[in-house]
Amino acid sequence: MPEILMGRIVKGVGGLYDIALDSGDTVSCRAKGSFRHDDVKPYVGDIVSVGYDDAGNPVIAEIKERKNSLIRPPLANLDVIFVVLSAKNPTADLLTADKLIAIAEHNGIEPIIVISKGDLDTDNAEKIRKTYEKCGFTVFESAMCDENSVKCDRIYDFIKENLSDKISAFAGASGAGKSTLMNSLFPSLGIATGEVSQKIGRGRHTTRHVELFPMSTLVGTGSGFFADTPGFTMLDFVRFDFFDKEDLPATFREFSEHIGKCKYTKCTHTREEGCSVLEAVKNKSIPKSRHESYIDLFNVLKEKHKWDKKQ
Ligand SMILES: Nc1nc2c(ncn2[C@@H]2O[C@H](COP(=O)(O)OP(=O)(O)O)[C@@H](O)[C@H]2O)c(=O)[nH]1
Ligand SMILES: [Mg+2]
Ligand SMILES: [Zn+2]
Repeated sequence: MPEILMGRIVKGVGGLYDIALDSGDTVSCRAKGSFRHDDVKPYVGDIVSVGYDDAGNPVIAEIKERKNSLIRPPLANLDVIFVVLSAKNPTADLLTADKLIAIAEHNGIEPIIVISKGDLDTDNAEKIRKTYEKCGFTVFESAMCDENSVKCDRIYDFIKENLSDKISAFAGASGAGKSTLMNSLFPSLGIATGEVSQKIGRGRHTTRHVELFPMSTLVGTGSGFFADTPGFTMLDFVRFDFFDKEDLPATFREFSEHIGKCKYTKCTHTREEGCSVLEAVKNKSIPKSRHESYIDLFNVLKEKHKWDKKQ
């Protein structure tokens, strides 16, 4: 009886999966037939065991429990998401960014902010940096250094020192500079950059796939991976209505020191008197844009609850 091998799915195209085995080898195989029967689909990022079918071919035999999973792009066990916010062209939409950050926090994914295109609008880059630093996020800035690359050695060092055993990915609006960053950090990958028209862009994205690249080749050390996620814009993340409005305050990390300190125990932190969060917004220790995003998301989730009850 051949031994069972453990590994990580690094690529999946048309039902054929590439698995980076713990032994260092790579194997290409399909999933056990019973998965389809049970409606289970292996995701890139899954930790799996590889066994053998009756004909002696390797097959994915078991998928280990996921820490989290995203639907678009299909990706499991993401640890860190770099949220790329461009200072200009396009000017980052902070509401969309905060929604993405909230979903990441809810799924145990650490959001890290990267401000791009500061060279096009220094003031806005500074404003975004202050906003997110105040909330306790790690914030990086990347600046264009020649026609096709950005200066990102601080991000590279951070990845090497802190994320070499984790799975990380970039997310951000189309045109924010994700591919440029990916290329500048890891030139060996040769990711396609540049703006694509909406129409062509969509067509192209559907034909490309998520792929994990091993940190051992990208930064020379570690068991982790960096995900290339073509078309990973803010809106393609998990469905927002997956969580409840009661879970929302915990996804705004700068609220944490205020939770439990409001006058009303059931305070929603939207308009109540004696609300510790509102007080912090007033004295500017919580950025106004973050609280505006909170209220916006709260209202969306509130409507969802009403709708659920009507059903
Ligand atoms: N001025 C400036 N342009 C940038 C910067 N980063 C990326 N770009 C340009 O913005 C465009 C879109 O970048 P790309 O990496 O393809 O964005 P993506 O859609 O997020 O992958 C390209 O023309 C890049 O050269 C930056 O920091 N400053
Ligand atoms: Mg791109
Ligand atoms: Zn409150």
